[in-house]
Amino acid sequence: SQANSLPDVKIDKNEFKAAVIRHLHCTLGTDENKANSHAWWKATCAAMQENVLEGLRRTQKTHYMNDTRAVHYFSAEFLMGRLLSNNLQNFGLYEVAEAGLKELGVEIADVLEEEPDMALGNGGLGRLAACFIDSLATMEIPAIGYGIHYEHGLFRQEIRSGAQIERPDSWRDYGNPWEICRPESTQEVSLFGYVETKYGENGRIQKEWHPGSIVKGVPWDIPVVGYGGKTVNVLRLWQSESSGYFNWDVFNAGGYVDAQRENVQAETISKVLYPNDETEAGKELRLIQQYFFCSCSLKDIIRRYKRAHKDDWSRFAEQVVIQLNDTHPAIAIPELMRILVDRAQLDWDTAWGISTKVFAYTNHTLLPEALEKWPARMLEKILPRHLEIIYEINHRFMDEVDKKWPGDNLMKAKLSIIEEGGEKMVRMGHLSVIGSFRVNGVAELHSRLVKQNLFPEFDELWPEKLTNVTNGITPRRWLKACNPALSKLIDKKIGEDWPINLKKLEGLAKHATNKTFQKQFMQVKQANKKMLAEEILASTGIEVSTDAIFDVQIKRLHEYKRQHLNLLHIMALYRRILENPDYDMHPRVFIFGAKAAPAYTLAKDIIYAINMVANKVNNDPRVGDKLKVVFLPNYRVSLAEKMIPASDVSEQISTAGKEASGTGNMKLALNGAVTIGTLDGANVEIAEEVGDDNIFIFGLTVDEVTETLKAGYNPKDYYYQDAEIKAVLDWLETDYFTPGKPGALVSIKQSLLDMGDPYLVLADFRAYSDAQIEVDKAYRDKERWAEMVIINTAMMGKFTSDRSIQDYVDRVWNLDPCPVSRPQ
Ligand code: DL6
Repeated sequence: SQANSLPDVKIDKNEFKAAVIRHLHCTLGTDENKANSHAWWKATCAAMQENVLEGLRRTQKTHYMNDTRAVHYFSAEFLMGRLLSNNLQNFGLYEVAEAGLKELGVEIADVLEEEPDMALGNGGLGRLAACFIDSLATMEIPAIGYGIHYEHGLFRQEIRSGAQIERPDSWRDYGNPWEICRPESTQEVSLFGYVETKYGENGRIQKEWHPGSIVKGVPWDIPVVGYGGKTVNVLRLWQSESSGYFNWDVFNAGGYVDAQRENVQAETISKVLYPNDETEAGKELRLIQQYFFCSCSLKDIIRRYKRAHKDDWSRFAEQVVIQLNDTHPAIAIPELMRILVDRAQLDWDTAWGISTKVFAYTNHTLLPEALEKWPARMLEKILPRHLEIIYEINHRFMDEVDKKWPGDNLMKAKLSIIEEGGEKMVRMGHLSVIGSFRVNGVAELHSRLVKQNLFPEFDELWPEKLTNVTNGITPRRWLKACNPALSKLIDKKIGEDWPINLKKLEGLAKHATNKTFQKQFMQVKQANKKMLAEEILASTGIEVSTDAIFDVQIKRLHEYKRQHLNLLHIMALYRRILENPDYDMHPRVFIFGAKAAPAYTLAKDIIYAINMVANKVNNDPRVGDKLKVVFLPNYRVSLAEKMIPASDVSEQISTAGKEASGTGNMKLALNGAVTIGTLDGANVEIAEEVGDDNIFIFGLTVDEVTETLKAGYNPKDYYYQDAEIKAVLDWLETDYFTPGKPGALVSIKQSLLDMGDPYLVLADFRAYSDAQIEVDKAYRDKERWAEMVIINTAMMGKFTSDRSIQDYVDRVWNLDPCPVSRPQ
């Protein structure tokens, strides 16, 4: 299935230069003497887009001619980052562009910096979707990504006096050169209104939904270039627009104001990405967003299917598979049922037979607050017909439960899509499991916990349904493009096809103890650290030494990810240095990147605390270079691309059982950072790959976490028994870090002592601190460290997203690649 070969360049430098100049003149109306970096960026993108669109046209034609089965990846988030460098790399034109631009007097690095990140996602889940569509195109698999064309992606983070401030992201303010609007494929989406029950000629009950408003969904296509530039798939993002529809039924029923209000709101549907990671807001607009993009996407799929198959639904499930990226698109299940039953007039069983062969669902979290539930009342108001369909699905499912567990009402209550008790809620996870033919978790451990703890009864009912697909990352972006120096070194050592066959990296392992190779590898790391040090200085004014260990924690800010465990340890180190100026440690720079959800107060408090501690430590002459703390603002894909190649230590310290997989852990290890981590998510599999000697595992295991909590965990025991923990927590209450503002950091202490420390920070503190001492020791032994670093890079082959996609193909999608030939 690794159908692609290495890029074979068909455009030479002069042609590329000519294309850039042509676009500078004819697309942008400027010339090379006047053009600023932004204009050069746009002209370079436009030159590239010529190749991209030619590839897209050929791919679409090939897929159409072959009438291929395709996967449709439904995701509310696609965290794409920048595209120019990626597209150049995937077409094998990066060097051509670099040389061509240089001859025009322009540095490619400056041009690339002009591109705003396409940040249409919060974190891991959205970035995973972006890696997956890269792999799908690379592996020449017919695929479409479907999502929302948010006008504003994830907020831009500024740090003011240590605190996070959110600013709107405007990724397409000056136009986005990659997207193509396709008004000819506009869809209409109904909302609100009521359902009329009718009797058809054959006496069959028929339902007619009279919507209260209709909005338009206008598609914008972003071409997705596979490595080698052969297959160019599409990411289709829907933008909402008013249809100008006015509902006289609602008007006559006295709903004039409501009808108008909904019309006005049409454009707000795709305005902004909800900035919550791992929590559900329960907001009406979010449900409308979800339905909006699912409905548009399904209609788009059906339109395409009907071109070849007219009204013959019998082959629909052969042609179409839809992957639900978490439950955000789960409303697509009743929407397809509505289309099949109400519109296509299929009987329920036939429709359900089709629908349940089409959908597959990926679970990305076990955190209860992230498991989506919608009030039935809200669904009834926005999607009255869908609620009826959900009730019908549930009713039939309850019969199945009764067959398996006769008369067991508790079981019924537990498995029902409808949660009763308080306000009636619709459980989207249950709907997704019941309506899908396959359900997967995202790492071995996570999938085991999905089976054992989240959906054990579903697993008993349908033993084949639950499976695992461990996440992956695209090595094209996360090594080849972001770490060119290391990539070249690897090319020289093992050849150039590792980006599409990442297991080849294992060939580096036998050189891990070779002094010359170690030296070359560590020189690259050092050079990358130098570049990051410059970035740190430019964006924070903090000077760091590249001789120090660069210890990096980059991810969304969440208590379960335990940035505060890292912070408490930093404070402990600081205290040790103050108490003993000769405290023996290798200099270390702790570097953070993290956004907090705007309404997540404690997460914002932790960011504030990191910055206030940083301020104190970095300016304390007693500390010198030994300890530095850096919080890099506005963590995003393009910043990750600079931080990851420069990292020595990767912090993956979530409470065991809480991080479903993690993907930053894979990116860092691939670039030769050594992990300090818990046995959580994909860390477990990383440890298996690199071996115990090449990773620092610490802390409670999942089973120990469970036992600790069961035994009645009391964080105060740790507070009173460990003098360092006590001193550090008490320190937070003083105004030492926040002069004149005592108590400004107290919420962290309170969460750990008074709120019960739900993520067991104190229980893991000592083990973490001990593991950090081991890291320090290992780093000081230069040869041992270099060996560990090389082994980490060498053993990351498993974590290419190409392997994840192959697993989906084998375990879930059952489809074939469709090679697109290149013109000679
Ligand atoms: O599967 C991608 C990513 C995992 O790597 C992270 O461990 C997990 O936390 C994240 N989950 C979410 C859940 N969001 N919702 N709902 O973002 O998924």
